[in-house]
Amino acid sequence: MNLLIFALLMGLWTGLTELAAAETPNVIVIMADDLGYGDLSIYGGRVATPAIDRLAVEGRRFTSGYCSASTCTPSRYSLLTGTYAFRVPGTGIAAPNAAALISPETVTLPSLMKQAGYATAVVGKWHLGLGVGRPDWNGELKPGPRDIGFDHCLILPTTNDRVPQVFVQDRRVRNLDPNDPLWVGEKIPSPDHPTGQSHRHTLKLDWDQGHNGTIHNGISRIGFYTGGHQARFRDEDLADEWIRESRHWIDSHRAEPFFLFFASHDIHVPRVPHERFQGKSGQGPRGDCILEFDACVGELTQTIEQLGIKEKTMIIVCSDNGPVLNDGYKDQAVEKVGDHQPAGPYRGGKYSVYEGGTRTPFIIHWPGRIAPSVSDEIVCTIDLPATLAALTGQSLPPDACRDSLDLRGVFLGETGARGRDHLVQQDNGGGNFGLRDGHWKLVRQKLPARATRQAKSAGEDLPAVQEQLFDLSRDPGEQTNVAAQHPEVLSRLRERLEAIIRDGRTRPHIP
Ligand code: NG6
Ligand code: CA
Repeated sequence: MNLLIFALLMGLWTGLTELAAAETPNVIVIMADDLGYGDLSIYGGRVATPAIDRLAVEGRRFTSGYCSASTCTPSRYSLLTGTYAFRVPGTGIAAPNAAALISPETVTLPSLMKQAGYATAVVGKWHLGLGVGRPDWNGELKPGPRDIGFDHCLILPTTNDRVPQVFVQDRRVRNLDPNDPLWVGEKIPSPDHPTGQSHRHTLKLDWDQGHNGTIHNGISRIGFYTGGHQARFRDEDLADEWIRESRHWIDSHRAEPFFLFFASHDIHVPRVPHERFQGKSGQGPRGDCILEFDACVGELTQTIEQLGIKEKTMIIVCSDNGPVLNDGYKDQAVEKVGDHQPAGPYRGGKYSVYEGGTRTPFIIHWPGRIAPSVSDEIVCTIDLPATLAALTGQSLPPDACRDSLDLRGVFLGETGARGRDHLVQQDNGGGNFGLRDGHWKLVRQKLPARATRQAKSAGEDLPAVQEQLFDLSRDPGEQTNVAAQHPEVLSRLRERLEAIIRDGRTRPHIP
């Protein structure tokens, strides 16, 4: 056969098999903020979360589901880019005026979905920066979500404990009155500008640490802003507004495959849910926000049911990092927690590289395709780009999504399919790491500067880095350091972690 014809036929055949293998469910990724492993009732939590529990019972629930970092910005960076954030300096918790962290040429989860023919949107908290240098609040906010693969967005720029309390719709602040320009800054704009310090007595929610800048809606925040009054929202209405927007967007894209990233602000501080949830959980505002988050999941589920697209829609429920009780406001989270364990049986939480920092709820619901099941396989939000690319019949460019693994089999519940054999867990970029390797866990932390100083003045020679080894099969709570008993495991994991950091990638090259 003529070589050219042969090559053409082969090309056609490969194309056809890829097409046959490709599946195009609608995908809704629902990410909670600071929701711990133990915070949902299906995972043992004390606040009832019936809507999420139902998805878990009808779908696939993971007990080793993770995000890759124990704070928001690096975790979301990894979710969207499929690359560990520790590889990219400057991906720690973004400040109010942070510039866009993901550059437009990056292959991202939404750009991959778009390439597969999906309509794409992000509704909710962003916290990955906007613009070049700093956001141009009164002009075009570019680059932003629209420049990395989302067709549409309605976002809160950073977190709601940071200024400003406005929505960014596509590339502009929504409802901004040009006669009342929005100014956002790091320093107090004028000596008479009311702040959480000067007007503490007027606050409806008092701060405990930080969070004493500009006051809006009776709550003082991190940073300062003036103007943009018409654009400002009430904290209590945040979740409802995002649900309204999501319902509308899903409805107008019901006939095509769509990808929605619903990034809830619940249960991050300031914890101010809508009035109808206030006081309803018995656990104070933190518990009330869990109720609000569950209600959001219920609303989104109901939307796809009403539109008759439940069977062909994959819903993933996850969190961006582990739990925290007091995160800077006096909201009774500590006082009212009772015997509820936000991180479940795990040690640590937000900011930590112990399991509680990143092991989080992880549920996949796709009734047309995934049978009800519980899995102990290791999966991570960083795997979404490679997994969804594979599902939709795409191969990744070699240098894209460098730590994202195709876990289709595990996601779909195929018999014998295996999850990750390892996962690196990071903190906010402070150089502390966890490495889960099978049932082993290495924790490598820098000693706090204070401890090193104290040791030095006492004449001790402390190592700058502290290593701990845990056997999660016997000690899931990481209580007993067995490094001395298993030196060979310790050195194997130490070397593996170093190689992962050094090599710049963990996704295998596929020739
Ligand atoms: C910390 C804030 C905390 C929270 C966190 C980011 C103080 C004292 N603490 O610096 O309240 O905003 O940053 O949380 O200001 S995250 O979930 O978005 O990563
Ligand atoms: Ca968070």
